[in-house]
Amino acid sequence: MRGNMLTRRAFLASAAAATAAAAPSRPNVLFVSVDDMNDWVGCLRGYPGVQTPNIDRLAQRGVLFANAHCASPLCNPSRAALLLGQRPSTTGMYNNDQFWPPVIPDAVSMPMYFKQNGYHVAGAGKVFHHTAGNNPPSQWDELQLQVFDDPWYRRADWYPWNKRVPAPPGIPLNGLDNFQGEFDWGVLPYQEQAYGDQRAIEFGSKFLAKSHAKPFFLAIGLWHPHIPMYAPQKYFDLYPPEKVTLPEAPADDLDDVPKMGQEFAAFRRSEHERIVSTGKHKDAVRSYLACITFADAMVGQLLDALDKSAHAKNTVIVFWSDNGWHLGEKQHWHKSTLWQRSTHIPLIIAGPGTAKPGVNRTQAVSLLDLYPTLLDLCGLPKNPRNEGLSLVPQLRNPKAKRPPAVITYLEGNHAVRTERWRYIRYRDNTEELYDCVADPHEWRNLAGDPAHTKLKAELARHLPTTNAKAQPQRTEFDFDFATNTYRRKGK
Ligand SMILES: [Ca+2]
Repeated sequence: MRGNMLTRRAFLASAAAATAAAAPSRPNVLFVSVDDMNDWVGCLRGYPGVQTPNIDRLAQRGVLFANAHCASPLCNPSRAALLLGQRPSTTGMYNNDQFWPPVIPDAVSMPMYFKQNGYHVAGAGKVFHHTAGNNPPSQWDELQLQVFDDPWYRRADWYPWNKRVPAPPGIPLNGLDNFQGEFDWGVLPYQEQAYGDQRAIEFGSKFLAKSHAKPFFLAIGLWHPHIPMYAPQKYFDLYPPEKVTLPEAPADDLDDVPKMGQEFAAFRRSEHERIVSTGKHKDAVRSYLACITFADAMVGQLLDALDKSAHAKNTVIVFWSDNGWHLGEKQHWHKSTLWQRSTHIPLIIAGPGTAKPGVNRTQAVSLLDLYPTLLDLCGLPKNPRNEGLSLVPQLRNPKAKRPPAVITYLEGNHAVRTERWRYIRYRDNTEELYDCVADPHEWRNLAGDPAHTKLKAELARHLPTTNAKAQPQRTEFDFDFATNTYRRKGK
C-alpha cells in the first residue's frame, strides 16, 4: 500500500514535470507607443537630419515595416482599432469623442486577451485614448495613468485623475496668445526628469528589473511628439534654427483634390494660417523635431532597461505610433486626412520569432495586424474577432505577399494602400489615386486618368463592405470615473 502511494506520487510528480516541459515557454511582450509621430524617423528617411538613434538601432536589430499605416488617422479610432483588433468600419469607432467600453461591451481588448491567457498585464501612460472612460482599469493587472506635461490645461471632467496646477509663468511659450491652448511649444521650466513620459519609462524600467512568475505584456505609451510640443532644451539644441527646413507644400497641391479631401485638409486650418502668418512655421517644425528626439531618448532608456534585465532574450518588442502628422503639407497641421502624411507611421517588431533583422519590409501593413501578430508570436489562440492579418509570414520572409492596408477616416471614407499605390474613396464616391513611388508627396491625383480605370477597380475590391453607423458620442453618457461606470443619458 505504502509502495503504491509512493509510486502514485512519483507518477503524478513526473506527469506534472512532463506537462511543464510540454507547455510552451511563451515570450513576453514589450509594447511601446509614441503619439502623432509621422515618418520623420531616421530609419524611415522622412526628414533629413532628424535624430532618432534609439529607434534606428531597434530597426537594425528587428524588423522595420517601412510601409506601415494606422487603421484610422486619429488617436481614439486608431487605438481602438489596434487594441480591439477590429476595423473602425466594423465597430463604428471613428472619432475622439466616443467611448468604446459601453458601446462594444463584448470586445476583448489586446491587454485583456493576454490577461485571460495567463499573462501578467501592465500598462503606463497613454495606451488607449487618453481621455477618461476609454481605459477601464479592469483591462490591466497594474496600471499607471498618464502624467501630463500641461496639467493646467487639462479639464477636470476629461482628466479627473490629473492634479491641476497653475500654469508656470510665460505660458504659452510659443508667444501666440489666444491660440488654441494645447497647441503650444517650447522648453518647460522643468528638469527632464519631471516630464510625464519619464514617469511611464520609470514604471517600465522598474517593471523590467523585476522577475515575474508569469510571462508579461507590458505596454508603455509615450505622449511625445503630440502637442503641446514641450521638451527639454538639449533636444532643441540638436536642431539649430538655421538648419531647419520646411516640408515641401506647393500652393496648388489641393487643386486636384475632391471637396471632401479639401474639407479634411481645412480642419483647424486657422492654426496652420496663424503659424505661417506669425512667421513661426520653422519654430513649430523645430519643436516637432525636438519632441521626436525626446521620445526617441525615452525609447532608448526602455530598451536599455530591457537589455539589462533577465527578460532581454525572451521578449518581443513592438514599437508603433498611432498616426502621422502634417506640418503644413497640403496647407494642414494635425492628422485626420487619408494621405501618407497622416497614415504612414513607424512600426518595428524585434525579438523572438523575427528573421532577417535589419532588412526592411516594404509590403503595406496596418496597425490592425498587430493583435493577431502578437497572438501568433506568443502561441496564443486566435481571437476570431480580429480583422487584421498576422505579420508573422513577413517577419519570417521579407518577400511574403499580403493584401493591401486599408485606412478609414470617419464613416465611409477609406484609403487602400499597396506597395505602390494609394487609392482614396470618399463617402460621396469621389476619388484620388497616387503613384506613391513616382510621387511620394502625393501631389498628382491620377484618379481621373482613364488609363487607371482597371487599377482603381482592383484597388476598390479591398474597400470595406461594411460601413458601420458611428457609435454615440461620449456626451450621450454619464461616466463615473471612480466606479468606471457608464449610464446612457435618459435611459
Ligand atoms: Ca495620435
